[in-house]
Amino acid sequence: MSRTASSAEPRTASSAEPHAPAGAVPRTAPRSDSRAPTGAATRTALRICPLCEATCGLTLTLEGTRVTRARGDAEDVFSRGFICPKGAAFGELDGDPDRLTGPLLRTDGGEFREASWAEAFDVIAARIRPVIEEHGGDAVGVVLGNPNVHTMAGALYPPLLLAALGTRNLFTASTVDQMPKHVSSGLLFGDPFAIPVPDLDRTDHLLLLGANPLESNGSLCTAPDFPGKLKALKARGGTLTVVDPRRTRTAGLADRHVAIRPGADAALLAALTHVLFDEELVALGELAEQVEGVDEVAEAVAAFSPEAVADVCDVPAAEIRAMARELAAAPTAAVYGRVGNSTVEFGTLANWLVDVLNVLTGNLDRPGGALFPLSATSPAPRTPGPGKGFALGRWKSRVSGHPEAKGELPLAALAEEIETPGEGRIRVLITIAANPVLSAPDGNRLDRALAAGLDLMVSVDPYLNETSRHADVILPPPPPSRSAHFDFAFNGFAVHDQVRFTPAAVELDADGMDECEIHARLVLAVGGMHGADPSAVDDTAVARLLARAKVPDPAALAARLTGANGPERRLDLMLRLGPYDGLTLDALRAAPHGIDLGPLKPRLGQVLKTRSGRVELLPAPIAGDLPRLRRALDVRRDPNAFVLVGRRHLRSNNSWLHNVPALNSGSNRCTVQIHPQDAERLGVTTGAQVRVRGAGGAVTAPAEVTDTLRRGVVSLPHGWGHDRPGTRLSVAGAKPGVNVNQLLDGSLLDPLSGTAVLNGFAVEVEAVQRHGAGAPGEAPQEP
Ligand SMILES: Nc1nc2c(c(=O)[nH]1)N[C@H]1C(S)=C(S)[C@@H](COP(=O)(O)OP(=O)(O)OC[C@H]3O[C@@H](n4cnc5c(=O)[nH]c(N)nc54)[C@H](O)[C@@H]3O)O[C@H]1N2
Ligand SMILES: Nc1nc2c(c(=O)[nH]1)N[C@H]1C(S)=C(S)[C@@H](COP(=O)(O)OP(=O)(O)OC[C@H]3O[C@@H](n4cnc5c(=O)[nH]c(N)nc54)[C@H](O)[C@@H]3O)O[C@H]1N2
Ligand code: SF4
Ligand SMILES: [Mo]
Repeated sequence: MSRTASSAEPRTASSAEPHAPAGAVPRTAPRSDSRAPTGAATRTALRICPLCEATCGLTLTLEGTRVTRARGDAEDVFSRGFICPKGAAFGELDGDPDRLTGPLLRTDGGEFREASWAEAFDVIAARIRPVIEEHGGDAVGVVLGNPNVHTMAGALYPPLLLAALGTRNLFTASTVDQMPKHVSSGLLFGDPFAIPVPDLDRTDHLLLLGANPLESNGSLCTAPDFPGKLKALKARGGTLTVVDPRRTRTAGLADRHVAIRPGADAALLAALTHVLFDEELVALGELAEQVEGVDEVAEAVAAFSPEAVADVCDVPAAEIRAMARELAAAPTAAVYGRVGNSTVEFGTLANWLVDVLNVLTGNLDRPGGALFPLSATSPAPRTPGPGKGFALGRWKSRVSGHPEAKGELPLAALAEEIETPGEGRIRVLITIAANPVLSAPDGNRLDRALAAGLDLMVSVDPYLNETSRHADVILPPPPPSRSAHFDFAFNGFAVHDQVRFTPAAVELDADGMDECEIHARLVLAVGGMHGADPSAVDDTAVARLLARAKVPDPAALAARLTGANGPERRLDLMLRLGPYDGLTLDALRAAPHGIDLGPLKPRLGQVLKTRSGRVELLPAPIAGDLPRLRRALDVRRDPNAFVLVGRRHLRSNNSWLHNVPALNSGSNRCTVQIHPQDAERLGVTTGAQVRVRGAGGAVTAPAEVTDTLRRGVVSLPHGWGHDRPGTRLSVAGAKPGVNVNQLLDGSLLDPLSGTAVLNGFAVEVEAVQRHGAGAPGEAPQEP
């Protein structure tokens, strides 16, 4: 569907009807302000793209309040004009007629009706306070989804919400994503947010595992035009090794592609470490003084010779040795792993080994290696010395006893915390920018728990989707053109220090509420201050920050803060207290394309917060988990067995961009990729239906035969399965796909981080007889 057509016409009833909750939700007519031709003058505005971690600067063209075009901002100090198809579809996403424009309230009859903001917050305050007073804060669970790292509200308010609730029942997308990295960084460096980033612009050799930046545009490595940076690496004579069971587009750029057996990265990385010691290639250089535990690591990886792991990795020992030698010989090098290295059985071990290799080759904290960015809003750097260290498992989940990590419990354990009776049960759930029914294991179970197990559910979400359809109150944030933007999170993972702020491109609609205000009012409502001025929440945050920073004259500084509202004043304060002299919000406003703060610089001493004040290379929890990896080397495999891995597509973003026609056009992308020889053995061809079965259930989807996969591996993307009733997703609902996470039962976790194993788990695959009906309970098939 072309953009013009979709923005000019309301979507057809035929595609909307089956997914609209039988008359429950008043359908929004195309909004006159944003959809109809206004005849208003055309203007442009800048907006940092919130759709992935690359944070490209966009130039929006606006007609009245409608975004009619998005281009890359050529003058952006960081992205310099780069844009991808998602950024280009900003206008269509922004003006999606399925977006909710005001709060929805569930009636006694179980249906939704539109409500005023005041009514919505009245209901929340009235229903949540008695639960907290009777059962305590832990009776309220909070789920924070991925877009929280892409909004100012998501950065500024959730800590205040959690404090107001006093709950330990926090679940986020991190435990289906990068928690292993936080845990390994916490253990190695004493700070779970101290994540070294590959110096893409200067490195001579990149060893990339389980990441596909040509589709994802990068993660925990904020780099607009990641593809261009990889090409530049090669153009300057550098080399790229990609470890991935699939021959991805990223692997297509590589000098060496290692098609590892899924789940085996930790063993491979342990063997690379082994070779560094074995062949005397360890060279810490200037790091030597700052690292302890090197000899202990040598001993810990002694059993992981290339020969010992070759079978489990399905990588020849000679190739492993060659990889280690290349890594050691490169003038500078960086090892970098992402989702395929993280959401796996040995995720924390693999993430730990990534940085062990960076340390042992002397590449941690040096230009061209892996460095720690210094963001403009990070606290002023501390004086080097011992810190408090990092503790894991300070408390455990109630039902299964999962240890907390970074204050969070595994998202995979949310359903059981709602379902299982007893004191401490989650009775109220607040989801903010999260769609765990599709993003977490066993969505059907969670779906049932949300439907039947809660006294109250509140969702802050622009869509009525698979998760928010269970809410009693939905609080929709405005479209992104109506919000100011600042990357609190991603500046801390950027490959070049820089800072940018974009004010709202379009004024808030009369019936809209800024997401910061939504969050602030939620904090007040749960904290017994319902009805107070939301700026009170920001004032409290400012006062706390000033107290912590121990500034000589806090009142004077508070009075100097500029900003249109509370959140902007908080940003201004963080900039003023931050590590760069002279940075204020006014300075950012005066530099609309951003301020370049220079290439990454060595700063390990400022970063370390371990008790020893050094890098602790073999932390006890890691040593305790290594025998599990050692045992995995002896597991025998059935040559005909299948494991499943995921994949991402350039035009998608987890579960929530499938409703944008420009991003969900063309052929069905939710296919089961399978190797030609496996396909032949099963008697399937491209387009034939195959059934994939795992511990949590089965799904049926069309096969896509491709030799880009290893044999024995099938691949299905996540974020699909938009066929549940009662949503308002007319485009996604018409092309639902199937939910890959239904194959999981939620029991398979990386033990140290509580992260779900989403890659490299066992499945059964079979051809579906043409006229055979699917088994009951299966996801419906594609039309
Ligand atoms: N099998 C498998 N599963 C996976 C993954 C995988 O690779 N394989 N990847 C995992 C990863 S890395 C992640 S991060 C998670 C993501 O998991 P989630 O965060 O649960 O899922 P998303 O699909 O990102 O859902 C985001 C929600 O935020 C809403 N939203 C969008 N913009 C805004 C906004 O501005 N404000 C608010 N309040 N809401 C907004 C959307 O409507 C949607 O409901 O999924 C994980 N699940
Ligand atoms: N277009 C698009 N961009 C996105 C997103 C999206 O959904 N779509 N999501 C965003 C989010 S939330 C995140 S976290 C990032 C993720 O960013 P990436 O981590 O770069 O994304 P993936 O494409 O999931 O890459 C994971 C790769 O790991 C491979 N893999 C699977 N199992 C293994 C294994 O055992 N070992 C190894 N070595 N590789 C394995 C997969 O084949 C896949 O190619 O992307 C972000 N950007
Ligand atoms: S690469 Fe990411 S940040 Fe850049 S335009 Fe695309 S979605 Fe937006
Ligand atoms: Mo993610």
